[in-house]
Amino acid sequence: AMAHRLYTLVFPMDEQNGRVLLGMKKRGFGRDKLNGFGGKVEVNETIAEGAARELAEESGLEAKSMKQCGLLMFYFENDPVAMEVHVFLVHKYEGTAVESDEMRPQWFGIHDMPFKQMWADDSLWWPYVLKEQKFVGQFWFKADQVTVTREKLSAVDSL
Ligand code: 6U4
Ligand code: NA
Ligand code: NA
Repeated sequence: AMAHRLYTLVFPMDEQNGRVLLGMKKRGFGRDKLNGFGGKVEVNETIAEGAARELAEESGLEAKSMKQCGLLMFYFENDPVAMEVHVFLVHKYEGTAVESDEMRPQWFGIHDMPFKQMWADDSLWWPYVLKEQKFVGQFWFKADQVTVTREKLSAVDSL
């Protein structure tokens, strides 16, 4: 299989108000896009620990209950290393969202997502989140990080 690197992507959910916390990425990979919180999994931690750490670093929220909802592979033209992204929902958390060096947090209605400002794949798999259906996907991007040239997406029973 192709070389890949592990990442997390975490979405804090406010179920009472039907909202999800996104962050405007202020620097680095995916800059100027709205997305969940996350980053590279470090060598000394589990994937779930990495997810909770990145959420805390980037949003100020402390995860109290976290569930994996998806597994995504991203392939970028001219990049030999694929991204393996573990997607989590956080239904219980402590703290208040605060702006970090990396992210400017903002709540959105779960049925009113700003897909035009998000990665192109997000509008394709977000419906699975709404249905509480676990999913796996593969997306091939051009080097422009915008154009999807090929995609595979399906529901799964377990991750
Ligand atoms: P540094 O700056 O090295 O500390 P780090 O926070 O570890 O970075 P980062 O932010 O570059 O890592 O990680 C990339 C983030 O972007 C992860 O949360 C995964 C997410 N991501 C990458 N491609 C994506 C895509 N096509 N769709 C999507 N999220 C994507 O929804
Ligand atoms: Na990050
Ligand atoms: Na990181």
